[in-house]
Amino acid sequence: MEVVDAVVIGAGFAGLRALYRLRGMGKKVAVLEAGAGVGGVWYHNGYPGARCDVESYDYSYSFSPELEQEWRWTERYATQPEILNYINHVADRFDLRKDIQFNTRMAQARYDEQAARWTVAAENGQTWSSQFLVMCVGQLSTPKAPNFPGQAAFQGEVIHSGVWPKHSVDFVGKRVAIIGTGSSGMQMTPIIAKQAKHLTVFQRTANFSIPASNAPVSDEEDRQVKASYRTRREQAWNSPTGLGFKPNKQSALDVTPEEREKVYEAAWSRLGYGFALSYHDILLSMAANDTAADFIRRKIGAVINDPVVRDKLVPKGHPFAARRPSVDSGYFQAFNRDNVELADLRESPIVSFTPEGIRTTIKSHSFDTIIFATGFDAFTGSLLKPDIVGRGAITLREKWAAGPVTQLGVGVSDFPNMLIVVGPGSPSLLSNVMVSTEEQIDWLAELVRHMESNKLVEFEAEPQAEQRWVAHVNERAKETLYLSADSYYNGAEIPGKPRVFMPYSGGVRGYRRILHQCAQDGYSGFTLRDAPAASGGLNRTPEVSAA
Ligand code: N01
Repeated sequence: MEVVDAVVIGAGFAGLRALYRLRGMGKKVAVLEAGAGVGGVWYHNGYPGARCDVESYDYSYSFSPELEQEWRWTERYATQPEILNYINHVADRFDLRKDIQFNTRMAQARYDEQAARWTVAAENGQTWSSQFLVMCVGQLSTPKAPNFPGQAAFQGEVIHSGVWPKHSVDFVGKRVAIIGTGSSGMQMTPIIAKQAKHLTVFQRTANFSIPASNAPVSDEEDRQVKASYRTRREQAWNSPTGLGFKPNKQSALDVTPEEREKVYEAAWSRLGYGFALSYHDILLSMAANDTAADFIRRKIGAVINDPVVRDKLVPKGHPFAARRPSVDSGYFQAFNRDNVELADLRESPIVSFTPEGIRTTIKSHSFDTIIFATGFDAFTGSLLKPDIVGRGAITLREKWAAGPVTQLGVGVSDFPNMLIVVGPGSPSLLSNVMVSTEEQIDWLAELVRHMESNKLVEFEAEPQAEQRWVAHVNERAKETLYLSADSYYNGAEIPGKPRVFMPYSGGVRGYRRILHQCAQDGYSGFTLRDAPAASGGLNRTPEVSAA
């Protein structure tokens, strides 16, 4: 068994950042990564058209000014291969690979209450003893496996967008199906449409989307960003979403329709995902939201030629941005092509898969390739996959049977010395996740430093604090329109999953203040101990103040 200070699970953006930070503090770290390379979701989601919907310069690490200056992004929204190149560059530049064990999937972690240490076991039988367990497993990393009748009978190729094959997939001359019209389905549609002989997109819910307005980054733009990178970072850290710009303080309802139209028009052609910040109340008031949703419906409708297809593709039935909207590059226009067909699953659901393809209530389709762009078991999927066994042999699955419960999104009572990065209870997917990731890792590193300086061996979330935080997360969500739509924010993506709202909607800046206040108050809501609680000594020291 290898003895380390921290086992980090996952070598995506969060895992690498945790490794870099903890190693810099002199800690011995082992990173376990199930994939064969670094990158996490960016390693696995290699489907055509995969691209970030946060601007490249903002979707990058802020911890190294040298790294910021030397890396040259080529497009406003980076493609998956470029992001993968970036994270590989980071791994090499900071010599991170030597502490990462690839092709190693965590199977179990068991907390030893007497020793205040985790024993972590991989599927290959290897084990580690570690003081800290840092879960950097991502929120959208367990692909949702669809289960249609007769699925196994299909004789063509089946691919999931979230585990895209590493070999090149050729669609030329093929009959292709895409099931799912979230960001993944919407991004791949226009690209595959240009290659395939015929493409059928199976849509259950029409999704809102804003044009990416992607463009190459000129040398002058690159120079300007690099000359003012600190200011740009400060703006991101202090903005509600981590995207760097503040919402318009006006209400969408306090301006004339003409003024609103101008603001929406400008946002449409430039802001991408940030369109939702055009007015401060778009996600707070249904009437305000309706103005944005109506504008977007008109815009989408205007680029679709066929009135029947248009009616099906224009989103309705949920407020704009209450489910995650997409940022697309020609998705709706793809349906004007002769080789692209829309199959509306609300009107005619899938009856079964067949050896040749898919049979709906109105038609039998034949395909060479079927792509599941059906999403993920969000937020909790990858946290609940391994056996994580805490105090008194309770498992995380049991603890979260009614939905995830955390103190500030980072700690869980009965699971001492376990830290979760950008998981449920934190802004995670409601923010520029890069900003949230770095914020949380810096915070947890300071907690580790504080424990070391004060000779503390165990920290643990307090159950009452956890209950208060969950109540607060719910209160903040109730102020918004998020609860008025079925989405992966609230567990609707998996039948039978607890229906609780998981991310923290109080904003990046608000959350940052809460984390800092917690540390300043001696890690309020956490119990810090200088001997394991179970060792008989108790030695609880909640009053210890932060160093
Ligand atoms: O997954 P999704 P995704 N039968 O869950 C449909 C991030 N991301 O992979 O809406 C038929 O959004 C489902 O239908 P419905 C981003 O945060 C970012 O596209 O449940 N259809 C939906 O249309 C994004 O939000 C980028 O009715 C079924 C789709 O499949 C998140 O990842 C790029 C079905 C799933 O959509 C997930 O995106 C890509 C069934 N049984 C992804 N089950 C960036 O740009 C599901 N669907 C950074």
